[in-house]
Amino acid sequence: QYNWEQYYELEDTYTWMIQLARDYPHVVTLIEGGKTYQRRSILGVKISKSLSEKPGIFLEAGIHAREWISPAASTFIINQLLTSEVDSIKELADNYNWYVFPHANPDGYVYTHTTNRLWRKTRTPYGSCFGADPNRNWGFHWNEAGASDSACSETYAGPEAFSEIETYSLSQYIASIKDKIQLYISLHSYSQYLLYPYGHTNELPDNVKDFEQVFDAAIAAVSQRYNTRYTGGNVYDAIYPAAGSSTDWAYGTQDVRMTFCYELRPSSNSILTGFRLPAEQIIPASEELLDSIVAMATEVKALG
Ligand code: 0X9
Ligand code: ZN
Repeated sequence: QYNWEQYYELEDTYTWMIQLARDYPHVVTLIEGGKTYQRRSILGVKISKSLSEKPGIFLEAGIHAREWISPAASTFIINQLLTSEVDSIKELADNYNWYVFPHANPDGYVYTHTTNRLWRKTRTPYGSCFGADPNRNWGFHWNEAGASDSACSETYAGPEAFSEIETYSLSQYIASIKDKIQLYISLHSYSQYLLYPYGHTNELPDNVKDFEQVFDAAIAAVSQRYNTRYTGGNVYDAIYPAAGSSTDWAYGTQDVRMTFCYELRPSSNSILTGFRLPAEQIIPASEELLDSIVAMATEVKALG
C-alpha cells in the first residue's frame, strides 16, 4: 500500500502512477517526458477532471537525484488532487490541468538507492566522471554563471545546452504544451527557499511585481500550518548565481510567466539532515507545500 511515511524506489512510484491511470481512467493520463541515458522512462501524469480548456500547472520534481523529499512531495500532491475532500484542494484539481513529473532524473535517483545516496546529477559518462547537473543544462543563458565546465563538478553544465537527454526530452514535452501552462513549479531541497528568475543575472524579470505578490502569498501560506519559515526572492540575489535551470528556461524561452523553484525542508541550518529529511516529515513538508501552492494559484488567478 503506497503511502507517504517512507521514501520509495523509482519502480515503486512508477507502478503506483500506472495503477492511478487504471483507477482514474477519465482523469489520469500517463505522459512520457522522454527517456534517460540508461533508457529509463521519464514518466509523468496529467490530471484533468474535465475536457474543457483550463490553465495548466506544471510540477517538476526530482531533477536533483538526492533531494528525495521532492519526488515524495510531488506524489503527495498527486494523491491529494485525486482524493482530497478539502474545498480548496478540490478546486485546484477541478480548475487546472496538472502535469506532474515526480522523477525528472530517474537514472540519478536509482543511483542514490543503489550506490551513492548523495548523487545529484545525471549518469551520462564524461571521461572519468559521470553526469551533468540537470539544473544547469537548459538552453537559456546556458553556462553563463554559477555553473562549471568541469565534468567532475557537481554543477557541471554539460558540454552544451541540452546535452542531457533528460533535459532535452522533457524540454520538448514542455514546449509542446507551453501555451497551456500558467504556472511552472520545480521542487528541490533543501533550505526552505522560494525562488523566481533569474539565476544568470541580478536583473529582475519584467513582471517582478507579480512575482513578488505571488511570492508573498505563498510564503505566508507555507507557514500557516506548522509555522515553517521560508525566505527567498530572485535566484541570483537570494541564493547564488545559477544559469541553465528549468524554471529560467521555461520563463525566458517558453513564455511561461510564472515559474518558481521551491527548496523544501529542512532549513539551511540543519546540516545534519540536509538531503536526508526524515521520512516522518514527508507529510508535514508536503502539506505545507500544498497550502502554499493553493495560495500561489489563487494569487496567479487574481493577476488575471
Ligand atoms: O543549485 C540549484 O540548482 C538549486 N539548489 S539545490 O541545492 N537544490 O541544488 C537552486 C536552483 C535555483 N533555481 C533556479 N535557478 N531557477
Ligand atoms: Zn536541487
